Parts: sequence; C-alpha cells; structure tokens
Amino acid sequence: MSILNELAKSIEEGKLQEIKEQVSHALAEGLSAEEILEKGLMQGMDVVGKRFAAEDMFIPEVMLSARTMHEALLVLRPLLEQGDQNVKMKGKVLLGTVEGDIHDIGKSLVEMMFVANGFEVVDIGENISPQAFVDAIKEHKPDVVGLSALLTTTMPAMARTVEAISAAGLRDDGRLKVIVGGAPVTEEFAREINADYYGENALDGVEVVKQALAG
Ligand code: B12
Repeated sequence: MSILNELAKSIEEGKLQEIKEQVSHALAEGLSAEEILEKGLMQGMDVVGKRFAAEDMFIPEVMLSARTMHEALLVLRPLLEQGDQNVKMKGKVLLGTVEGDIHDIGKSLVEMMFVANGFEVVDIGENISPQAFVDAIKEHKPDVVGLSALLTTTMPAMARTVEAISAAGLRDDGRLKVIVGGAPVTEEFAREINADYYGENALDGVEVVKQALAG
C-alpha cells in the first residue's frame, strides 16, 4: 500500500497512537504537507463520511477518526502555516463554528490557511451563539469574521448569526466582512443570508478574502 493510502486508512481506522509517526515518516519520504493532507488524510475522512452516511460506521468511531485527524494536523500545522515569511500581516480574522454545531476540523484548516497567508487568526471555538459572535467581534475587532457550519440543521443558526452581527451595527461602516463556509453551505445560501463572501474550501476562502481586502 502506498504511504498516502496508508495515511487514509489510518484516519478511517482511527489509529490515534500511530498517526503522528506515520505523518512524520511521509514527510521524511519527501511528500509535501499539502499532498499528505489532500491525497492522504482528507481521502480517509471522505471514506469516513461515506461509511457514516451508509450506517457502516458510528459516532464513536467517527470521533476517533476526527481525533486522529487532529493529531495528524499537529504535525502538519507548522509546515502548512509557514507560508511566505515575508508577507506582512494582512488583517485579523475571527473564526467560529455556529450554534448547535461541534464540527471543527474544517475550521482548523481554514485557520491554518489564513495564518499561512499572513493573517492573524482568533478562533473562538465551536457551538458559538450569535450573541457570543457579536461579543467576540466587539472584543477582538477583526477585519473578517468566518462562520463554519457542517450540518443542514445548523445553517439557520448561521443565518441568525449574520443577522445578529448586522443588527448590532457591526457592519454599518462596511469594514467588517463576513465569510461563510462548510460542506452544506453554497454561494447561493451565502447571498441569501446576506454574508459578504462564500469559500468552498480553506484555500478558496483565503483567496476570496485576500482579493476583497486588496480591492
Ligand atoms: C468528523 C465528523 C463528525 C465528528 C466531528 C468531530 C470534530 N471534532 O469535528 C462527530 C462524530 C462529533 C460528528 C457528529 C455529528 N455529525 Co458529523 N461528520 C463528520 C464527518 C465524517 C467529517 C467532517 C470533517 O471533518 N470533514 C473534513 C473537513 C476538512 O471538511 P469540512 O469540515 O467540510 O471543511 C472544509 C470545507 O467545508 C470548508 N469550510 C468549512 N468551514 C468553513 C468556514 C469558512 C469560513 C470557509 C471559508 C470554509 C469552510 O473548508 C474546509 C477545508 O477545505 C462528516 C462527513 C463529511 N463528509 O463531511 C460528517 C457529517 C458532517 N456529520 C453529520 C451528522 C448528521 C452528524 C450528527 C448530527 C450525527 C448524530 N446523529 O449525532 C452529529 C452532530 C454533532 C453536532 N452537534 O455538531 C452529517 C451531516 C448531514 C447534514 N447534511 O446535515 C455528515 C455530512 C455525515 C453524513 N454523511 O451523514 N460528526
């Protein structure tokens, strides 16, 4: 089995103890952090998602896979965040997963991509209520707020959060930009709920924000 297939399999099987060493080994073999993430770890997570949907895998196993993914990301994070050391700070991004939703892996990747591109990131966590987002924006004064939702049932909470941010007057001067993302979220939904931007994945999200702040 190729190294990348082995990594995917380890995510699927939740090899929590082994994964860090396997990722280090893959790096030592000359694979890039991006390849390891996209062609190895994410492929494994994809299989987990499919097996979970088919009721061939259950919550405790999926949680173990998620924890294994987080362990793997600990090894990759410094490499993925390295980026161009010469870029100066482009702005501050505040990230959170909306109320009722505890999925955090996608958000972690979004964070890493922003850091790699010279942004300062404040991650306020998961299951964050609209009011808690509003309070955190007042406290941290970000240029961009990124909302993540992985469940169709938490998409309304995303809408409520955008609404609360607007109602609190935090978008009045047009400076604060709101970007939304997550597997069930679409460009059309982003428009509908009055978000400024939609990012299909972590990289796309950073590109959209970079262009917006530059223009
Ligand atoms: C891991 C996982 C879990 C773990 C989460 C652990 C953790 N620490 O995150 C656990 C076991 C806890 C879990 C629980 C549940 N889950 Co779950 N879970 C998943 C799974 C398998 C993988 C998610 C993941 O991490 N993907 C990998 C990351 C990298 O991808 P991502 O999150 O999509 O993020 C990328 C993009 O979406 C985007 N992105 C994400 N956020 C943002 C934000 C911004 C601003 C931007 C720009 C981009 C962006 O960029 C990321 C990187 O490119 C998915 C299946 C799947 N295929 O997604 C199901 C899935 C999301 N879960 C599902 C369900 C139903 C549940 C539960 C309701 C199950 C239950 N009956 O209890 C609970 C809900 C818990 C809750 N209240 O949140 C369903 C959702 C169905 C739906 N459409 O609503 C899915 C799709 C599985 C399925 N096929 O049925 N889950």
